[in-house]
Amino acid sequence: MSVQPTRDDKFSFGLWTVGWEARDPFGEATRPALDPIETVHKLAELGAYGVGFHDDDLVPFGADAATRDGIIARFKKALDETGLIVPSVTTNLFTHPVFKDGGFTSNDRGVRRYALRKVLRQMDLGAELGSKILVLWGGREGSEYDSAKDVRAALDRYREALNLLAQYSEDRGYGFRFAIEPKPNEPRGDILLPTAGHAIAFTQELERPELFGINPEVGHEQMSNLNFTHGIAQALWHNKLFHIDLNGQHGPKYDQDLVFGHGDLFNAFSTVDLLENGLDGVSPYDGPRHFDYKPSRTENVDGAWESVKANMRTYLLLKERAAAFRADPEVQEALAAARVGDLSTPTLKPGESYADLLADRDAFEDFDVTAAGAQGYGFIRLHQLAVEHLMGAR
Ligand code: GLO
Ligand code: NI
Ligand code: NI
Ligand code: NI
Repeated sequence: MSVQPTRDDKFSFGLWTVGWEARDPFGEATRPALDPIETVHKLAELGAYGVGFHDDDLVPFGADAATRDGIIARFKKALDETGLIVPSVTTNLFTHPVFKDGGFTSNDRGVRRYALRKVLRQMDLGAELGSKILVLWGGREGSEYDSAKDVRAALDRYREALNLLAQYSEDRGYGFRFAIEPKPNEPRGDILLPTAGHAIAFTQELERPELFGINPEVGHEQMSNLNFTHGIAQALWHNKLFHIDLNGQHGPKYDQDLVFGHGDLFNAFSTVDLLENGLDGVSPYDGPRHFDYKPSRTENVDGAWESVKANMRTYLLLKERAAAFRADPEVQEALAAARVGDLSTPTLKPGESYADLLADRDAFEDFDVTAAGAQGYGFIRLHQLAVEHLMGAR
């Protein structure tokens, strides 16, 4: 297996990732801004197939119409020249002070209306560029003070906004699918729809739930001390994994946005194994493998480009390791011994009712709980094989 990225790997990057100037709450930028046009060329050269962007990543906030048109024309030309696509777009509803109390859920109605217009405009551009996924990260939708936000009203306004976006997309024939990106906190003290589970539940309350899924991010779930692989597995189970933000994080602390695999490497291994192999050798996800990370502030521009390569290379190495793991006869034997596959067998026998279950003495009266309680499941042996594959020891 090659660890040289190709278009078929479906790797995409946000302009805001490699292009991050590394300003943080305590310090100035440590790198210059990158020209989006050059970024497109460089990403294509390195083997990515896609690029995503917030409206303001491409066209500076407040630019006049002529400037905007000029930038978009240059950007399109770069896409044409390189063949890079724009699988997803998103809207910045968090940088400008106008959004300090949120966009769709600001207590100020004028701000909410402005936020809607900003997203509709980005949808027009996304549609023009062939994008079919709109990512919605509500970074400022939240609060620091419980007394200051009526959460139920905020969810009403969130729903109102998302229903309108879907209506617009359908009326215009854009065919967008919407991916809500959960995050527990940062920049707000508490953000609405904080985890994958909250966001999936919310999609069920929308007028067109089938158009709404989620864009879970590795680090965001791990900031909540949750298992990312479990989160995306549940999203897949609900048919809600519309997009993914891959990066690295070391547990509950500030949002680190490390390179994919540079945080919890074991969880990155199981994430790639799930995305590429499922449990049955069939990939359950065909969307972009999108990296949303930040090249650390310590890196210069060369280092930032190294980090782009590192994300893709780590992903492909994990894919290779996961394939080797699955192909290893000893792993197959350990999986069988651990009865991992047996969980796919329905608990009731075909056609069995609860009356039949009640009548089945083997299920209860004669069930040997002592023997069942004494058995070993062999999970440690199985996981050790995973560790050894991950370490390249097998
Ligand atoms: C911040 C988010 C952010 C979003 C982006 C796309 O923590 O991860 O980068 O992914 O705004 O909507
Ligand atoms: Ni993030
Ligand atoms: Ni993050
Ligand atoms: Ni993200």
